[in-house]
Amino acid sequence: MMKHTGLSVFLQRQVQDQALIKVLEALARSCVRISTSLRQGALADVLGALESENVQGETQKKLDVLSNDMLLHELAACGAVAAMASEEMEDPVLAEGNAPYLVVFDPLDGSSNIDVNVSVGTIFSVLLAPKASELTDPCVWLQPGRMQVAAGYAIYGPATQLILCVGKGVHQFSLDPLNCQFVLTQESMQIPQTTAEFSINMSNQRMWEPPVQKYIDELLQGKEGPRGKNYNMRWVASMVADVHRILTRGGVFLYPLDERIRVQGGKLRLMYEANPMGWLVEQAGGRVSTGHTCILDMRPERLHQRVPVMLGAAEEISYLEHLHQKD
Ligand code: P6P
Repeated sequence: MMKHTGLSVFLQRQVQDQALIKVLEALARSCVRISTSLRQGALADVLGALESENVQGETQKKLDVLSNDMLLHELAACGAVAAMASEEMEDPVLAEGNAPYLVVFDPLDGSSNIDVNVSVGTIFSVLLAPKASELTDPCVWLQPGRMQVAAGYAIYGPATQLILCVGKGVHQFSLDPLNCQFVLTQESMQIPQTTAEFSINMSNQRMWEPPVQKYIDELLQGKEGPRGKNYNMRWVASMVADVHRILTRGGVFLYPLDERIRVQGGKLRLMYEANPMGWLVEQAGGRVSTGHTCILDMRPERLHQRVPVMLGAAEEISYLEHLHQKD
């Protein structure tokens, strides 16, 4: 059996800062613990919903809270994290005051899929922390996506995999279930410039803005239409699964504005969904946009801010921006 490079060995080669390695290893440990809980599922009485709602007003699953707690515990214990923020918490939690990093995460993205045994994931973004005296200022979190120090996700599917970027490409690690260690299984993932596969929730079609209506209509016309080829469609309703497919075999993903979500600015969250996933996609040769501007250049206004998201094959995103400019 081929010998794979372990995550820690890879990080020692890629990352100079030992504190950042501590953060990334704490994230990896958390993802192993979350993976184990998910696989126990009903047998460990961790499925189902709680009475509580999160800051998004969404009913929390038991595993949402369990996953959040695992991340908080491991990151606080690693000694390199000054504070943590999460989709599941209104406000950040302080940890090691003088530590160099902030971590913001979606502990269990796509959790509505858990009870039907469909892939879900953990998404994380690592930012530089301010000095301890400034930690309670909410603005310290409002850093554009380009300022991320590291980002990635774990996908809990048939295999548990960790996809990681520290600014030098996107690399995939697979969890060996025999020893619970992540090993490198793909270096420098690349997204093709073009694609024949799109990912969107078609049930919202009647509510999209005209540029997205036109874009999707052209794809659906297939070979006879202006795009001159047939397209396939996929929608898992778990951003981690849809983005992982795009990083693995290409494609384009859209969660655009529609009439239902216009007031709140979109469906997906900027700080812990769009920015980490968008940076990974860009590092893999793709693009990420609101339709009007590159998401990674946006100055966040709020920790739980939502944005429209279009990401994937560079040519498709450029065409989408062209359609929005014409509108
Ligand atoms: P819809 C999961 O709840 C999530 O935040 C993303 O992971 C996913 O892409 C999207 O929402 C699915 O939304 O409206 O299709 O259920």
